Amino acid sequence: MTTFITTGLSVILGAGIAAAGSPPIVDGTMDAAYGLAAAIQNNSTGFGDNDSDHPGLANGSEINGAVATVEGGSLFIHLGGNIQSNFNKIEVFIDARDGGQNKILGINPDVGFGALQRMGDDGSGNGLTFDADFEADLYLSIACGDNGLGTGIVSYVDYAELSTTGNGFGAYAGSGSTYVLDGVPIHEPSVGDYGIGVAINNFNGGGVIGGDGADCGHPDGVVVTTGIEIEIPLFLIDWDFEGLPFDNVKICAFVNSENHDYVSNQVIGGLGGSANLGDPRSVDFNLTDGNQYFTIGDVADSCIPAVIGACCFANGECWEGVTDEHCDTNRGLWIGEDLTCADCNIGGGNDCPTDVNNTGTTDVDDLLEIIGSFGAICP
Ligand SMILES: [Ca+2]
Ligand SMILES: [Ca+2]
Ligand SMILES: [Ca+2]
Ligand SMILES: [Ca+2]
Repeated sequence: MTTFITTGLSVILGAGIAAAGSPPIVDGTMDAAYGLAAAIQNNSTGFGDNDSDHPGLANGSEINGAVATVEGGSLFIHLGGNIQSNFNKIEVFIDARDGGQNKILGINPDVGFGALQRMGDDGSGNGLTFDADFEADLYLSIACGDNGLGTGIVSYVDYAELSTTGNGFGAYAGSGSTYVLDGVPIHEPSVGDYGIGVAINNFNGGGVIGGDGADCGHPDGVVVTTGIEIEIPLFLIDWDFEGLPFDNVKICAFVNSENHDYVSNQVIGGLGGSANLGDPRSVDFNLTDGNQYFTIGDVADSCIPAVIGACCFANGECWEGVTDEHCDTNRGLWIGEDLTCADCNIGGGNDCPTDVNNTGTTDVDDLLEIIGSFGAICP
């Protein structure tokens, strides 16, 4: 699969970068016109860590960062990362005008096979709820799957207005493709009736790793410049042609399952160390610290990497790259920063099983640890 590395980089360095001052080119690669990242991921992915370097076919999903700009009558959004080519969804919500839906209502247009019905209020008062100062006005859903030709993917886009009282307009908004032709990756943006363009570059194999802990991406501090790029004509949001200023545009994006019924832990802004969120009707971003959205013009704070090390279990199992807290929650013994499973010295294969706290000697602290946990049921 290394065939595509050189060609992938040529896209990053060449055609993908428009000169500063000109609108972004919708090809999946971040352009200079966006400026600095407005949000960066701080959570590992529970929807698979992509290890394919194909520009279209991907076996995992993550959103490593996000940035957006308004240029020449369109809103452009770049989401760094990748979306699995199994029709899992990138859900994008935009708050760019007064009013809208802080909680997704039960009376919205049926797009993407019941997307908003599955996420919205089912009549019991539930429904996906954004942070308090976010009232979504427009919804976009993006998915891709194998094109059946062995060369890449085909993508599908749906959109809907989220007017304050529901029952806005919504429709299928077109299809695009990403494939390899004669060894060269081609990223064709979607074409449809409403002028929305979405291009996907699934090349990324870096960014966050798999899991449900805090994670700043690997290598640390490297912005993922390939991913999902979106152009939305402003008139689709300014649906009464009022000449809205678009001077306060907020965007929430996350990865959801194929049927819009299981929200991942890939939300931007991040969740800071969380498992997948599950049923979208029960998701409430007010319950998570920080903003689960970003605003155009934001410059993201640096992600502070979590201190990770090896987590050893009495039964001989071991996990690497986890935090002390995550290890403790799972009843393991966290043995220190940057240590590996080779440093575990408890449980199966242990040459000193009575040294339960792994200090190298059996002493009263081992006894106290056992007494303190007496009666606890082990996993
Ligand atoms: Ca671009
Ligand atoms: Ca709004
Ligand atoms: Ca990754
Ligand atoms: Ca929040």
